[in-house]
Amino acid sequence: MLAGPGIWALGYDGTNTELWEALKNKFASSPDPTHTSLEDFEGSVGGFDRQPTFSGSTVGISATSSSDWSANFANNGYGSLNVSLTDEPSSSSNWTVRLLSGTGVPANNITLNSTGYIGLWIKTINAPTSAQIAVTIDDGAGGTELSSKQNITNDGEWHLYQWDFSGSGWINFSGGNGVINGPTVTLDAIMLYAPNASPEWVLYIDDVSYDPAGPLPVELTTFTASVIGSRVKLSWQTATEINNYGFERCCGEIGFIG
Ligand SMILES: [Ca+2]
Ligand SMILES: [Ca+2]
Ligand SMILES: [Ca+2]
Repeated sequence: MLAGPGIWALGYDGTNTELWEALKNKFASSPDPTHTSLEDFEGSVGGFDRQPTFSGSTVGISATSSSDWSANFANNGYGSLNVSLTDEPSSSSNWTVRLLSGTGVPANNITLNSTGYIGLWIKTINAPTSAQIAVTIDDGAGGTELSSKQNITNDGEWHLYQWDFSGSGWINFSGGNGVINGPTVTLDAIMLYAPNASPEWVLYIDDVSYDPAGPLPVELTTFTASVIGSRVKLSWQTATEINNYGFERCCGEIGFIG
């Protein structure tokens, strides 16, 4: 039920974007029109154009750590952000990685209401023990607020991590008051945490999103390709959680000459 090998099993390499867009529009239309995509990593890193060591708040990782666009995996579409973190041997600090959005400048980022949910999807298979994620929000009322930290699920599937602007657990990061009190706010950064001397951590980030109306939809998707003679069959299935009442399922199939 969770993400399958996807169209990338066909060796999709970021070319033929018209074909891909047509397929995506047909098979992966959003079930939630109120949801705003902040970054979908379709073809570029978008606003996440700084390396993980760029921020002065980043500690514990080596300069060889990297953050680059990747077509290897995607929660949606064909691209994601590939982050690779390695320990800095000369530092005994636990890892705190501030992956800046818009270079950390509020005006570079999409303006959001101060209520709603912000979230993102992560896929990883080698998260260090105790690895965690949070976000920082530039508050229009002044200062930057840090969300609660969530533990990383380390099973190689895509998982949604999201935070309620009105929820508990926000604390002051810099000059803030521990409350998202607006009137409008912007995403400052994705924060990643791991213990000192952790082994290399490779993760993929996709669909950084905001929804003013409530929790982001949890979509379980498969999109698989199989070769039958000279034809390629694409099969898909989604299950979208609807307000905790259950899942709405749908599916489809298309075949064409390979
Ligand atoms: Ca994507
Ligand atoms: Ca170290
Ligand atoms: Ca505040």
